[in-house]
Amino acid sequence: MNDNQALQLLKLLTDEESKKKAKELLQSLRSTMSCYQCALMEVETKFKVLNERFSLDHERNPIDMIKTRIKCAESIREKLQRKGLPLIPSSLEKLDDIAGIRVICSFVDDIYMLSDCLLQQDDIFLINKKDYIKNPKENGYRSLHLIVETPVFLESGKRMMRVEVQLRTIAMEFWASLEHRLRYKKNLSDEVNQLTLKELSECASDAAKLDVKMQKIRDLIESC
Ligand code: 0O2
Repeated sequence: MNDNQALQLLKLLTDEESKKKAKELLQSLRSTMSCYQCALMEVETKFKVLNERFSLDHERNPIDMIKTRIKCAESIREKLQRKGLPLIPSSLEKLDDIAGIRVICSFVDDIYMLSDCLLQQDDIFLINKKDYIKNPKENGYRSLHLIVETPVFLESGKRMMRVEVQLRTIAMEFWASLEHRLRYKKNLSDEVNQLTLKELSECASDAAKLDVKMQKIRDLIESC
């Protein structure tokens, strides 16, 4: 075998080896993403059960809508880069919001009731909590954020998975989804930034006032 043949063989072997490694990596990534999907299904079911049970005693549902999402590859890459983490599979464990569930509630007190009920469950472990309702962000953003860990039971055993839960009212969702489309993470000029920040913050506090009013109306009706 001459040098050229040896080189060709080595290239072939290396290619095969890297093909095998790439295949294994892809399989492991697919499996991890499927675990996130399963964890989302588990947490979504918990909220659906709470919604159903609440209606027995109160003749109304506290949940208006549930949205779930798995963070897209581009968003994951962008977040890893922003956090200065290497683009390798083990970095995924450092992100808490690959699986996200948004629970849109009728009233502010439903948010806290649902959050307490979820956190009381013995297969839900609270990792982090950010209360942007009691402490809104400067731009007016309001929501209750929970990072929870829950087991997913697989054919090969149990795997603990993290899920980000965002609870907000219909009014908070209205504000956040429009703000997200208009300016969240956009590079606006300083002038436009300041102006829209003030306007949006006012809209957010109007929405918060609306939430308080609606809750008072509900209390009045329920007390009759
Ligand atoms: P997407 O598209 O919803 O997935 P970081 O995620 O690192 O920027 P941190 O501290 O990890 O910040 O998360 P934090 O503050 O708990 O917020 C995470 C998520 O809350 C965001 O996810 C948004 O969904 C939502 N959020 C937070 N602040 C705002 C805001 O000012 N406006 C709106 N509309 N949404 C907000 P992502 O991954 O940024 O985006």
